[in-house]
Amino acid sequence: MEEFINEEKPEGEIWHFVGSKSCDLTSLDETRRLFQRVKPTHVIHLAAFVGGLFANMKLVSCLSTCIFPDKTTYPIDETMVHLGPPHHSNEGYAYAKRLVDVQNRMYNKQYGCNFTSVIPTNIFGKHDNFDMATGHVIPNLIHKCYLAKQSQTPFVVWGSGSPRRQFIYNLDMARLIVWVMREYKEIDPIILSVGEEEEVSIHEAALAVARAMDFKGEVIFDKSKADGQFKKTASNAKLRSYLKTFEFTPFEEAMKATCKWFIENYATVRK
Ligand code: GFB
Repeated sequence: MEEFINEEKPEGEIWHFVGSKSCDLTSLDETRRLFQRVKPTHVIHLAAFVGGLFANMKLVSCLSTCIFPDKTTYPIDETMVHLGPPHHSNEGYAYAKRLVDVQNRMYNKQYGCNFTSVIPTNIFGKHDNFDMATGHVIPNLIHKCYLAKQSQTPFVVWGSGSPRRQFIYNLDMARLIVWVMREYKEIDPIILSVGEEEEVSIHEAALAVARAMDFKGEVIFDKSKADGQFKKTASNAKLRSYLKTFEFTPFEEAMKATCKWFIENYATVRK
């Protein structure tokens, strides 16, 4: 390192090297103190949690179907994670999650770690985040429909309603993740999704919400709001090759259970 500094460092620059012994970068306080002391103008961030031999430890990480290439063929499968740039709306999220897959393989190669990842499609269900600003489409629609019914105003769905999604009930997702933890031995990811034929448009999902909420008013589509990715139809063939008979909760039934739970717990739900 000294050799590198002597030969390469231009005059007038001060370089600071930080190791885990001089600062624990996972501690916000320590990191702040370091930055106050050094006052860096530039930072090269090479910190990482490396090492350790967790050969018998199983780690299951969660990716997402929105990390796949934007320009792709359908259905999407597990072999396509890295085959092209993701949709611009979630570039950072997608690359960060793609690297979890790379990390799993590298940790397996170098340390024999038993790390893997699951790729869920759009999840919904009880205990979701129903906050309008940060929630996903189903909990948002449930919350909006609830308020529209109370105030007897139209139920406003964002976007054109034409994008398509495969929705999975969170209880089914939980069951499948536990199965992965126990039975799935591959390092490569596995898509956890209902079948391609179960994909619905946002329009259809909104009508299912209206039915489950017993909303009889007008449903409006606000086309000034973004549609996001048109679709990300995923194949669950790999999952089916392992679990031929797993029965997903029917969409309408899961929707009814979620709406019922939302209404009963309105005072305390995340919103
Ligand atoms: O669940 P969502 O927000 O995310 O769904 P993605 C967005 C779609 O629902 C767009 C429409 O077509 C929106 O125009 N939409 C209609 C609404 N009304 C609403 C509403 O009130 N709220 C919201 N949020 N959308 C997700 C990622 O992308 O994909 C997740 O953000 C996860 O983190 C998942 O990775 C797989 O489906 O576009």
